[in-house]
Order: sequence, then structure tokens, then C-alpha cells
Amino acid sequence: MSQDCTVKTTCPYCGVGCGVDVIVDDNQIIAVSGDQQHPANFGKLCVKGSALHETMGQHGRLLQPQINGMTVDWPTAIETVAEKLLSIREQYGPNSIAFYLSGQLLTEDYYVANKLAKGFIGTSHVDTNSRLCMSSAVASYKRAFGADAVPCNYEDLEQCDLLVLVGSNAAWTHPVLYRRMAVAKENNPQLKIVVIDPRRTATCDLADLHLDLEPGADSFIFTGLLHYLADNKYTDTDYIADHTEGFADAVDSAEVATLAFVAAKANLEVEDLTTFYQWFASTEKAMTFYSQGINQSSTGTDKCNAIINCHLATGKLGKVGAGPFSITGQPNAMGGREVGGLANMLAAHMDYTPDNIATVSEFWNSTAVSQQVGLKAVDLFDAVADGQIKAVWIIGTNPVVSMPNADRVKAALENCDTVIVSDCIAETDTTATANILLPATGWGEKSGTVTNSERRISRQRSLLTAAGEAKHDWWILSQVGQAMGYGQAFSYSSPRDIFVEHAALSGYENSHEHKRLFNISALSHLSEPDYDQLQPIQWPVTAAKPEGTPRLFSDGLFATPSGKAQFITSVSKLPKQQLSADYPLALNTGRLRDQWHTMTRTGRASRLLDHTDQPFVAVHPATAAHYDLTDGDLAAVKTAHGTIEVVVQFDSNLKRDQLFVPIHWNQQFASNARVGTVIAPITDAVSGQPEFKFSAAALCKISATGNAVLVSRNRLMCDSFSNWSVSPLDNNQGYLYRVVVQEAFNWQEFIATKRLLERGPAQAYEHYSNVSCADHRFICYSDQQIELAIFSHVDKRQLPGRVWLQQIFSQTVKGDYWSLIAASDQADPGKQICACFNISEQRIIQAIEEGASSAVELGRQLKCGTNCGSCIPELNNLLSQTEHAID
Ligand SMILES: Nc1nc2c(c(=O)[nH]1)N[C@H]1C(S)=C(S)[C@@H](COP(=O)(O)OP(=O)(O)OC[C@H]3O[C@@H](n4cnc5c(=O)[nH]c(N)nc54)[C@H](O)[C@@H]3O)O[C@H]1N2
Ligand SMILES: Nc1nc2c(c(=O)[nH]1)N[C@H]1C(S)=C(S)[C@@H](COP(=O)(O)OP(=O)(O)OC[C@H]3O[C@@H](n4cnc5c(=O)[nH]c(N)nc54)[C@H](O)[C@@H]3O)O[C@H]1N2
Ligand code: SF4
Ligand SMILES: [Mo]
Repeated sequence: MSQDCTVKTTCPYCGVGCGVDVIVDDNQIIAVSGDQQHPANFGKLCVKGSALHETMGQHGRLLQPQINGMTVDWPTAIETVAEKLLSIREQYGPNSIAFYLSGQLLTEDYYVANKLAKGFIGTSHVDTNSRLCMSSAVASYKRAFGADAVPCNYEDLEQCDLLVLVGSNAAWTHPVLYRRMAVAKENNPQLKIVVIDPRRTATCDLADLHLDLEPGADSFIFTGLLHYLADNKYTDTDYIADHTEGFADAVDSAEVATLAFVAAKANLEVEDLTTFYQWFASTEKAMTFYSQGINQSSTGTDKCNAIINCHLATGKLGKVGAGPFSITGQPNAMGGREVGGLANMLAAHMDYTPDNIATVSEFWNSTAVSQQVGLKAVDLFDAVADGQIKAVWIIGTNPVVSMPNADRVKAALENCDTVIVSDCIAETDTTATANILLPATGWGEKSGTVTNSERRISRQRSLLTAAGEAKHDWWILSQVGQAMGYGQAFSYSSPRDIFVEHAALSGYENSHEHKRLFNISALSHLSEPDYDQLQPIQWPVTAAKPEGTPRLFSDGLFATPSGKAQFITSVSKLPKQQLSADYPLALNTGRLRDQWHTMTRTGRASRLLDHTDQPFVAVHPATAAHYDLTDGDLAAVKTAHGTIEVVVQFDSNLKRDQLFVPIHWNQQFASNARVGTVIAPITDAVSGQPEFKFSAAALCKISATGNAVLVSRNRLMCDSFSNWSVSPLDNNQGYLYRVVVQEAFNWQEFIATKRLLERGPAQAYEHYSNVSCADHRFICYSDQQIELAIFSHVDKRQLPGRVWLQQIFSQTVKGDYWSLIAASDQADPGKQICACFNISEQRIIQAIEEGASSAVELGRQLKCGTNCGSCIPELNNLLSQTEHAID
């Protein structure tokens, strides 16, 4: 009998941390919706969150432990890992072992990994993908406030009168928060929004002012703002005197940043800059909301501090509707920071000082605690490459895709003797390099806590039984800890046991006021039922603040030794690389609306690929024309580090010397689109965060004489294609391939020899051919059904589109297979804009041409934009473009 129940949990994607209501029936998720009570989202979900149930299922999961490609049982896997680590430590010392963790682990998993590595194995080399993401923001908060602490909360974004979004495409990357901003603007016509981004993004939909600055020029703008505030006496002198240090030096060094100077450096109009400066100066409730356009830079830490300086100078901090808000990317980047998962931290917001090492050693009852900071991500993989690190355990991240200089990382792992990878998915670019594979439970199976961008701790709850033999990360780590001889320290029997220990450590030797801000000691006595029922709560949670703390630094007291916030003085700089005759274009990388990172989850849901199903480089049409490229052509994007091959997508929202490539595609989804391979390993000197947002690049055309789309029930061998990408079809019916082949490609031979990896050849096929334009069409079928369809043409624009291709497998009458061949050249309905209601670009444009004049009206007619709202910026963009065209 089926049992259907609703469980409250938290979305595993972005740092907004939305509460999700999940209906489970018979160990299957049948529906997800936003949790009306959760303070992050009050019932809303974005398109990724609302497609969570479509990404589940056993297919593609890593189901059993493997050693050198052989399936083993858990006792063998645990024993092998423990023995390897012990013998390597014995021979080469603890620092020959590294851990590379992830902001997507639950706090409990993270805590155990950090404790095992730093506390008992004794290695310092424990870093995390948060290095690539938040480390500059962390370093700057620590420099300014003495602690890694986000002062603000989501309500502040609704309460402010000026919201400055810097290097954030929140419309796509933090969509529910962006909808909250949109509603705030509707409710408060005074609210002004400024977007600072070299591209015109979907986020500009809300902007009263868009500063399309020269890439990397942000610190000129904020240093200029400090100069303007000081010069025009807009500073809060009392606040500066009572609560800060270093103001005079910061202002002195900002002296050069006059309006004219900044305008020239950032390539902006003086008038626009003045407008922004004047708005900031005259608005008491001002928020600056910043993300990877700031952090992922060779001077990211200084940029974050340049922003914080302006808030300190005006006292716009620790008050309702005011503050510098670094938005976190991953669902538990915060939790990782709290347990001390970065290489320069020991544990629980404690740096490596002798006092802290003593405190932690005592608390963990260990004599092996590591004594100094370890290697940061880029250096850590370099140490793997040069053999200094002999064993690396990678948990919950895919560095072969996400690191800069990614081919070097790949080679380093391929050449390393002991690569242990814990993942939920069997085939990723990183699992391909592992000797030992450990199957981890994923979202929906595991249980624990995550902390969102506003310091709010929420529960992720277990809803389903584990797939195959997958185990929780904390369990795997604890078992290894026990097998290594640390039974006592790793005798946890549930995530709650770990959480209360973590909470206790946060309060340990932390009694005097303001010693360490991160303190959740009031949660250290939670019983199992209390933990299970834990309601979302913002840290610090202490005896004095048992209900949590919505806003920090309201009393003007900071976590620095003097109790005062620090102004940080720096010299503004542009990106390290410069454009040149060989590499004349500025390559920017970032995210798309419907994909999550390396696609191991979102790449499983067909609906999330309807918007964009292949890797691309966005190029201004004029630049494309210069390189003899048109929309849809195949192009090479080259840098001094490597080359990728992706299709050109026209985008007049970019400036002419700019390119944009999404980060998501990798070896599992495309032949040559792993953008990390072209990124130089240039990092910020303070934080070690890579400069992902700027690479000097070249673009050139790749002549493609034969293009084809294939739909197949099974995965195909792609080695005979010169370029390919793949995406899943609805309901796991099969796969859609977009490929490039030589003009004289022999499809018959391909069908006969290469076609099916998992089943025997199909029985027969229908065929049409027009050799003059390489127009070949095949429907291959078995007794039961269509197995494979191929449509090739010299001109890509003649190929059928995704929506039409999706329905091929529903054609079941054998006599009608021919009609598919005949109908394949019908018009392509364009990409899907609204993923919730499957509304294509073409239908939207038609409705606009027929008179719909607003997003609301389009929603009324077609329903688009009326569910999650993630597509509203694109609806507005289509409205303005189409109306423009009609004018
Ligand atoms: N859909 C989706 N959402 C996500 C994720 C995802 O994979 N997919 N990942 C999550 C994670 S981990 C993160 S870290 C966040 C990232 O969230 P965001 O930082 O919002 O996303 P990005 O697309 O990386 O980059 C943001 C913007 O920085 C701009 N930029 C580039 N160079 C500069 C510059 O020099 N100055 C300024 N001011 N801007 C610049 C880019 O043009 C881009 O629009 O997203 C989170 N949310
Ligand atoms: N060029 C460029 N590169 C970038 C960026 C950029 O903007 N430009 N952004 C950087 C940023 S901000 C980030 S955050 C990184 C993200 O990059 P990654 O962290 O490498 O990307 P993910 O795809 O999120 O990898 C998560 C992996 O963990 C697995 N997994 C999921 N849940 C669990 C679990 O519970 N347990 C275990 N053991 N495994 C699990 C997934 O299957 C997947 O393989 O990329 C960085 N790289
Ligand atoms: S905004 Fe979307 S991806 Fe982010 S937590 Fe909410 S539902 Fe998940
Ligand atoms: Mo991130």
C-alpha cells in the first residue's frame, strides 16, 4: 500500500536556501512546492527547485563502492581507504594526504571530514570548492569585521531604498531572492536599483541604472565612491570615529579616484557615475549585493573591501535595509565556512593560532591536530601534480570541470596513485580519474543541516531510502576514522550526534563577549526529536540570543581586537591578463538560468534543457560578423591555456570585445566545451580565489560541412563525430545529440556499427537522402519501437528543433514512420522560454505581435511567467525587442 506524506526540507541548489514541501509516495517524490512558512522563500521556488523531482531516480547513480573499476562491498572499501591513508601517512607524513571538499555537503558531513583530516590524520591540506566561490568575500569580511560574518539578511533587501547589485546575475542565480527584490520595487516606488555588470543581463530588467563597466574595473568605482563621499562630506563622522579605524589612510589612497579618472578606467560616462554616487550618498538605506563578478578576480578581496569601506564611511551597516551583502552561491558554502573547512581555517571559525590549536586539540581530544594553514585549491592540485600529495579524497565536487587550468588538474589526478572520490553520480569527469569510488547518498536521501546566505540554518530531511548501496558522507568518513583507529572520536550514530558536537565546539572557550562570533552553543543540547523539528534559525544562537540573530553589528561593536571595524587601503587594479593582438577578446564565464554547475543533477531533467541544450559562446553580432560567424556556427574559443569548441550565440547584450561562455558543459555532455581548460590559474594573493571572469581569448570559425541531430533511446558512441553535445529527452525516453560530421559521413555504416552501446542493432530503417545538401534522414526501428532517428543537413538551420524531436518516440504506428521523415523540415518553434508551462519563444513573440504589451498580459494569455517567475526578465526583453522591431 502506498503511503503518501509531505516532508519539509531545503532546496539543495543555491544559497538562497528555499524551504521545500515534498510529497513522497511509495519511496518516490511525486511533487515539490515552496514551503509557505520558510522565511527564505515564503512558498516560492525557482525553475530548478520546482524541477527537483525530475532529477531523481537510480539511472546514472553510483550504486556500489568500486576499487580500480571492480565492485567491492563496503567493509572492503572502508578497510582499503583506511589502510591506504595510514600507510601513506606512515611513509610520507600527514601532509602527503589532501581532502578537497564542497559547499554542497551538509554541515554534519563537512564537520566530520574536517575533524578526520585536520584533527586526526593531521593534514593541513583540506580545501574546498568554496575557494573558487566565496574565499575573497570571506577574507574581506575577516579583514574588515574580524570575522567571516554576513551582517545583513533578506528582509534588508526589501527594506532598502537603494539596492546595488554588483557582479551578480541574481535573476538567474538567486531567482527567488530576485523575485523578492522585484516585489519590493513594486511595493516601494522609491526603491532604486543599480546593476554593475559588463554584460546587460536578465538582472538588468529591474535596473534604474546599469553601469556596463570595463571588465574588472569595480574597485575603481568603489574607491571613487569613497573619494566622492569624503570629498563632498557625505560621510558619517560619528560612526567613523566611534566604530572604525583606518579611515584617513583609506581616503588618502582614494585621492586619485576622481570622477574623471574612474570614468576613464571603467569606461563609463561621468554622468552615470555621478548619478550612482549621488544615489548612494543621499540614501540612508542602501544595500550592496555582490557575487562572482567581484569575488572571482585576482584582486577580489580588495574589491570586496572597497565596497565595505563605503558602507563603513557612511555608517550604512548593522541597520535595517543597509549593509554590504555578499550572497553565497552554494547551498551550504556558509556551513562549510562555519566548520572551518577552508585550508586557512582550523575549525569553527578558528584560525591557526597556538591558542586555537590548543582549544581544538582539547575539545577533540587529539594530539595529532595539524599545526599550520594548508594549501589552497589551485596550489593543492599543483601539489598533487608534482607528487608532493600522494592521496587525495574528493567529496561532493567535480574539480576536473570546475578548476582553472582544468586539464592540468585532470592530468594531476590521473597520475596520482590514490584518488578517492565520493559522489552520487557514476560518470563524471572527476570520477573518471578515481581509483576508489564511494557512492554517496544525495539530496532527498540524506539528512542534516545547511546554512543559507543570511546565516540561517535549516534542515535537509531524508525522504527516500538510499539508492543502491549509497551511504551518507558522514557515515563513510566516520567508518574510515574508526578503521584508522579513532573509534572514540567517530562513534556517531546520527547527524544529530554530529550537529550537537559542532554546536558545542562553537561555544567552547568562547564565553567572553565577541570572542568568536560564530556561536550556536544554544543548540548543543538538542535531542533527536528537537533536531528533527529544528526550525530555520539565524546564527549566532546563544543563551543570550536563543531565538537567533537576524542582523549583526547593530551595536557598532566588531570582532576585531579593538572592537572597531577596519577600513582597508588598496590600489585599484584591472585583471591580470591583458588583451593582445593574438587574444583580443575578453572571455567571461558564468551561469545559465536552468543549469546547476557541472550538470550532474540538472542535466538529468529534460525540462531544464529546453531553454538551452548545448554549450555556446555568446558574441556580439558585429564581432561574430568580423570573424565570419553567424548564429549557430561552430567556433573555437582559444586562450594561451587551451581551446574549446562551441556554437556561436548572438547576444547584443555583450560589448563588442567580450565573450561569455557558460560553465556547465563537460566531457559527459559535450565533446569539447569544458571551459575550465581555457582559464589561467591566476589567483587573488590574499584569498587564493581564481580569476574566472577574465581571460584574454581569440575566436575563430570551424567550418562544419555536415550537421546532424539524433534522438536515440540509448547513449551513442560519439568518437566518429568531430563535435557533439547530448541532452536527455522527456521522461528518460532517451537522448538528443547535436553533432558535427564530415560532409561525406557514412550514416549507414554508423547505424550498422556504432549505434547502440547497450542493445543490439535495430531491425530496419526508413531512409531519405539528398546528397547535394547532405540531407540524410533515417528512422531506425526494432519490432517494438523507434530506436534511433537521424536528421543531417549541410545547413544547421534546416534541422528539426528540440520540441519536435521530443515527440518522435511517441510515434508508434510503424506505417507512419515515413511521415516523420517527411515532416522533419517543418519550422523549429524556437527555444522554450517558460520552462514551467513549456512556452516557446515563437509563441511569445506571436502573442506580442498580436498586441500583448506586458509580461502580465503574456502571463494572462499563455501562463508564461506565472509560476516561478524566473523567465519574467526574458519576457520583458522579448517585449522590448519585438516592439522595437514592430516600430
Ligand atoms: N542557475 C544557477 N544558479 C546558481 C548556480 C548555478 O550553477 N546555476 N550556482 C550558484 C553558485 S555556486 C554561485 S557562486 C552563484 C553565482 O552567482 P552569480 O555571481 O550571480 O553568477 P555568475 O554568472 O557566475 O556571475 C555573475 C555576473 O558577474 C558578471 N561579471 C563578470 N565580470 C565582471 C566584472 O568585472 N565586474 C562586475 N561587476 N561583474 C562582472 C558576469 O557578467 C555575470 O553576469 O550562483 C549560484 N546560483
Ligand atoms: N570558469 C568558471 N569556473 C568556475 C566558476 C565560474 O564562474 N567560472 N565558478 C566556480 C564556483 S563559484 C563553484 S561553486 C564551482 C562549482 O563546481 P563543482 O563543485 O565542481 O560543481 P558541482 O557540479 O556542483 O559538483 C558537485 C559534485 O558533487 C556531487 N554531489 C552532489 N551531492 C553530493 C553529496 O551529497 N555527496 C557527495 N559526495 N557528492 C555529491 C555531484 O554529483 C557533483 O559531481 O565552480 C567553480 N568554477
Ligand atoms: S532560488 Fe531556486 S535554486 Fe535557489 S534555493 Fe530557491 S528554489 Fe533552490
Ligand atoms: Mo559558487
